[in-house]
Amino acid sequence: MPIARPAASVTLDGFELRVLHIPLVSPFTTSFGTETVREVIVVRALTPDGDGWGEIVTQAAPLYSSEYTQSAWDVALRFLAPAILDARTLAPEQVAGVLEPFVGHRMAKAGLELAVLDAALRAEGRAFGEYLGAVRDAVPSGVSVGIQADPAALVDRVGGYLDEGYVRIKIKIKPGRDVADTAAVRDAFGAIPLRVDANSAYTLADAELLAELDRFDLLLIEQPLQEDDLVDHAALARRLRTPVCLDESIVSAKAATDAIALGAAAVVNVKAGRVGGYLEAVRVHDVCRDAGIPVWCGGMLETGIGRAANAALAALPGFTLPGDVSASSRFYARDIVTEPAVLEDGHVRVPTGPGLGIEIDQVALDDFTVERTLLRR
Ligand code: NPG
Repeated sequence: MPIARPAASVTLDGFELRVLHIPLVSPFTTSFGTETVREVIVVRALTPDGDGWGEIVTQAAPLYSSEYTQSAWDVALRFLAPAILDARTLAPEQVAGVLEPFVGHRMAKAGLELAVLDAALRAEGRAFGEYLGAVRDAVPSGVSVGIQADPAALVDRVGGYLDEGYVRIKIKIKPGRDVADTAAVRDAFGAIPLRVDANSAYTLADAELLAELDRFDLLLIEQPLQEDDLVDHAALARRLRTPVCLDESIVSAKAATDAIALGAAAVVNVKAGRVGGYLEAVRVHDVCRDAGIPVWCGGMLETGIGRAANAALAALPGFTLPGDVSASSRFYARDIVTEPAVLEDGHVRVPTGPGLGIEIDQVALDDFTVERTLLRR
């Protein structure tokens, strides 16, 4: 389902990039480390008709993927933004082609493309959701729960999120913190919709251990093995009853096609940053939908900018499983948008205003900014 009606061209006068440090309401621990402050790059595209906003979802260190804040900052300022500014006037759908010669750096590309998309759609008065092909006005909201001090603390945390109304729980696992954590949550809450996410922490040699999770009737196990272990994921999938979902491995629509063909992915997590932008994310959705593979929208602790964009993406028809599109308050006491996403009856609303449908809280943006630069044409 390609974009039905492309956006009009915009003229780009410049890009402003900022590194933000936003405190998290509680530490977020995964198999690759603990974050207490979200470091993120916010992109502002400057056009004669107004600004557009995007977000580069890298982390401070290359632990989830090879990209990290300073690599994205460097490649965006040195190569990507200048290439877009050289094109000067272009439609958002042309951004990926302009950036294509530069290998990799998908999160950096995605953030720049999103800022151009937002600027173009705001100028036309069109909402991002309508543009992408959203078919829902709100999306069911799941929550991703980091590794806690012990299983009892995990049960407390999960209970709090269930009380808030989240419709699906995902817990992070790693070797030594898998079967007992999952058992504790199942024992405490019965048949809730439950997933586990390993963030590449295992190898195929752990297949027997991972098969122990089968008895918990999980919706899926996410990314048990390394990013480039497609063949091993297929081999593991044959040994598990729990469906294998891929996150880190799916870096493009082509990667999704290959993973599906190999039998490595029964479910796919779609993250725009990981695949190089929201337009490629729609193509991943399309490939999966054609193959009968359910998708859901992943999260990268987005600010109100990326969270609004994710809600719109998650409203596409192939997103048949609840995603990690939580309320802003799950991560932040203070966001950088004037109306942060809230949980309403287990759902997050798809914004309907022009572009991403958000307004920036300029004071909050300035307060969280630790580095800032303006690149003009
Ligand atoms: O709700 O935004 C969210 C967080 C969801 O668990 C989540 N994200 O592996 O998917 C992941 C994880 C992540 C967060 C990975 C930040 C990398 C950086």
